[in-house]
Amino acid sequence: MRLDVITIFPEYLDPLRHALLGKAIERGDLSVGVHNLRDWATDVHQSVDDSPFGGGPGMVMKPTVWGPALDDVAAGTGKASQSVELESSLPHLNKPRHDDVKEVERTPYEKREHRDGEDPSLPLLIVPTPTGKPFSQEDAQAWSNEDHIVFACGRYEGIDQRVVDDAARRFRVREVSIGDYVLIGGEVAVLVIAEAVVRLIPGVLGNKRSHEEDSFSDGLLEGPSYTKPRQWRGMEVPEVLTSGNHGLVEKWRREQSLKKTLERRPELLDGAVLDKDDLAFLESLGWSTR
Ligand code: 6GU
Repeated sequence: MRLDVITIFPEYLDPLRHALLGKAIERGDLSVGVHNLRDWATDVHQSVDDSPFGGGPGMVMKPTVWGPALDDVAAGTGKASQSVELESSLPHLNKPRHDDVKEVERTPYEKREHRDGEDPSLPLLIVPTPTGKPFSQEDAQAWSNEDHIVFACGRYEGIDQRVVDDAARRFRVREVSIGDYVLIGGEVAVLVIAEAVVRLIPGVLGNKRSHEEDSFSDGLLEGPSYTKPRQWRGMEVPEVLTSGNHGLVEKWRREQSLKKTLERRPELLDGAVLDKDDLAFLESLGWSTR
């Protein structure tokens, strides 16, 4: 997978070189280009923003800078071919870790996002904005199959809307939000989205089966987990987990997952696939379907 990020704070994207993503870069599963938007500025001050038409506070990012930047990054031409290629921070490819998955079964998520009227061969352009559609695990799964994702980081009060409208000719454009709060710019959102997507590329973090137990993958939150020692600061690991009875362990985990979801995110239960044992358990906790 190829990621390109356009930003006025290239150093903000440095975390993409570390840990899991750095490892994906080393393995050749991922390459990341970071582009400084100011490279496409045309005036002596390299300005990228201007005051909004219609008045009001803040500044709006200029279409005359963003347009050529997106053109170049889409095509890998001009200034886009001279920008920083992230290198892994950790040369640890030759040192396998104890939790590396052997003989990884490289089964990708089948899903690939398709919208009517869109050319599926176009790269994906993700524009992080608090006014976007909420980013979800389902998006992460679909986007883990992409060949090329470009991220456009806006700052200030946003990017001139015509940039996004025009970009739809060369990209499949998605405006997304990572939650109901306001960040200064899209950079941190890009880190969030890139990490969620890249960990689902087959072979980057275990295999597809190891993701199937993630929170949200079955519409529920994951329950608690435990490791050695069996007793710690006067607290015991739940007995069922050391019983060796896999059936009972599975039942317990399912119930813990249902219980946590009911306590913290009851609205998720409406969209989850629940069998009659699940429903009986939830009802025993006082849950009622409306
Ligand atoms: Cl994706 N971008 C910005 N700038 N702020 C946000 C956001 C994204 N999601 C929530 N707040």
